[in-house]
Amino acid sequence: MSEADTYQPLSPETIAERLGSLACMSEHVGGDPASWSVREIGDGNLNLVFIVTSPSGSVIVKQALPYVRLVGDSWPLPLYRAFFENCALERQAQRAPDAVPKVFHFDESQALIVMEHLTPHIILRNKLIAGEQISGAGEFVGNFCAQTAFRGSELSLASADKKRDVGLFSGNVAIPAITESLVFTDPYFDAELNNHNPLLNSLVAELRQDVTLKTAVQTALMKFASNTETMVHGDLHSGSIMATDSELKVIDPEFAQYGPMGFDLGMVSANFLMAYFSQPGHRGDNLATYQDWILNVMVASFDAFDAEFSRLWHSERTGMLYPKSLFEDQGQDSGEACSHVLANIHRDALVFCGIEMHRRCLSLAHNADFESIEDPAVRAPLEARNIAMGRELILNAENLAHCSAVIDMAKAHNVGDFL
Ligand code: SR1
Ligand code: MG
Repeated sequence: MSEADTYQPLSPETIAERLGSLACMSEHVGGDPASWSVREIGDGNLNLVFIVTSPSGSVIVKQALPYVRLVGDSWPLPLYRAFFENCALERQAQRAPDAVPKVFHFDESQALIVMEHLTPHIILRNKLIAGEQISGAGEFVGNFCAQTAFRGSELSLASADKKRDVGLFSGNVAIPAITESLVFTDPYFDAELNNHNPLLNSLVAELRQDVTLKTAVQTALMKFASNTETMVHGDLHSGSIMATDSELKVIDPEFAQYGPMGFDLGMVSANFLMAYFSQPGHRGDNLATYQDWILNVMVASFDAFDAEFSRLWHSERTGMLYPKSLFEDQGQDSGEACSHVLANIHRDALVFCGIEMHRRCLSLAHNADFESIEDPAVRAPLEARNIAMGRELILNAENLAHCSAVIDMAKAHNVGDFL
């Protein structure tokens, strides 16, 4: 390996020198590299992210760090995750066209990706905290989840291709391990990296005593770790979506793995519900109107998921699962089979949703929806509603046949006192 290949983290000062000769930089940034403006804007938990700008263009440069940025170098994390992120971006671009940023360049030894700068998009979570409406948000999310779920599965892919890809992604062990512990396990015991609002102590103690709940969560973890139905984004929260007031894109698929079809829909739904429950900490005016809008986004995302999944089922079902030879070729409708698959996806999604609602209040990586409410006494009752509903979802997902039942549950919890 030459010195040029040896991994070195970038800095705003070194980007022009280190990336200035790349064709993609001339094409998409342009101008004299010495005059580029470079800002490090990474606000996530893991990576360096730079915006490189000149008067004629801009790009995003994302580089993995060899440790978890949120925690520091006491928690090493392999650089190879950038390889899987790049693989995931390629697959998502094929499976959900126009939904993800374009990749201009990938350098495996430097664990860096140069990609399209989405502008004037901002992180969806910030828009939700600010009370902004985005037209088409639910439809976009539902379509993205359905297209990636369907087209990454053996409903669509040739089995050999899909199984080869499962083999490839199974090399990405460190990243799923984060989800397996931080999302599925740590919230339910006094794990070292956990933190939560002390005003929730008795509620949290009760949750951690609930054997039925912990059993249901571990059942979901077994499914997450073992069930390779499709390539999931793996970390689809409102910080992994960027939006203008009418266009959305999904970013940051470094947690991609083959997993259950309902995982992404569940995770993103949890983030809509947390946006919903946290709203009283962010506004008084228009509170009810804005909360209703968020719930409508969630309904729209489920409806769009079902519609798009069903459309693909009838138009692109070329894989070995539910083959036409068993249904259409015998003059039979496969609609019942499609509904059955969708019902399983919904149930899984709602369980994952409840678990994500718990981990964002109880484990390591909280979200700004709640954390930006400074007063713990204002935050606690809102977090408690979220935790209580998460529990209901995990335990009762089987009985929530339609998203409207989830909406009713959210409205009931939104006026409840769980402390
Ligand atoms: C240590 S990483 C913590 C969280 O950040 C990522 O965005 C994932 O959500 C992960 O669980
Ligand atoms: Mg991320």
